[in-house]
Amino acid sequence: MILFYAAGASSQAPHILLREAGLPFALERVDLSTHRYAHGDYRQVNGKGYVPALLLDDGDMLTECAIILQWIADQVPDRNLLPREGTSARYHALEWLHFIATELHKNFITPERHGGVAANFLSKTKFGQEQTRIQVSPRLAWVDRQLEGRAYMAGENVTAPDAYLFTMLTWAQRLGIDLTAWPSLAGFFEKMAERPAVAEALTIEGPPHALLEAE
Ligand SMILES: N[C@@H](CCC(=O)N[C@@H](CS)C(=O)NCC(=O)O)C(=O)O
Repeated sequence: MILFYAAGASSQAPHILLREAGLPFALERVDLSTHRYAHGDYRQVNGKGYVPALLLDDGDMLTECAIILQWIADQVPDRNLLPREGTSARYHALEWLHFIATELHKNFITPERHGGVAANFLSKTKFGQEQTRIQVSPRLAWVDRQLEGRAYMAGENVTAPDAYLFTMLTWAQRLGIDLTAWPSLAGFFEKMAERPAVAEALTIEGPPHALLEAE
């Protein structure tokens, strides 16, 4: 199995979860500014051009972060990375994945293009970064209230939405959003950062694309 990723991008969430799951996998790094990877044009691998994409051992390809996270969790049911199918807890976990994908992830992603090329994922302009802060801050405040009294989103155990939320919080920090304004969210971030799976993923990926000012 191969995870196509870009440093610090949303692909970091499945990267973390694959490590939490203890599944064997290889990584292929993608340069989002050129859409190239080690073996050529990434768009030949994933016609959507974006990461993450997960190439399965049977040759099938999965895309869309929230779906890849579900697939990973379902490979290792004993690890409880998602609640059992058919339970209301499962639907609440899916509710979180959908919320993170549509209300956080999408609101962080900039529509900016520089010379016709996608600005990777976070805005590179002061204006764009301020717009992102305005969009995501109320949603982060809401997540903070939901996390009150909990170690992780589903309670005491780490689950798939935690990996996704953690990656979104690294983006918030890069845009200068002060997490200490939201104590539950800040505590969650610290707890996640201490997990070996998270530390390993961050170390291997290295620093994400620079937030250059294009003004
Ligand atoms: N709908 C996709 C969006 C993925 C996405 O936004 N990927 C960004 C990085 S976080 C990307 O690869 N952008 C480059 C591009 O669009 O060319 C998902 O949920 O997985």
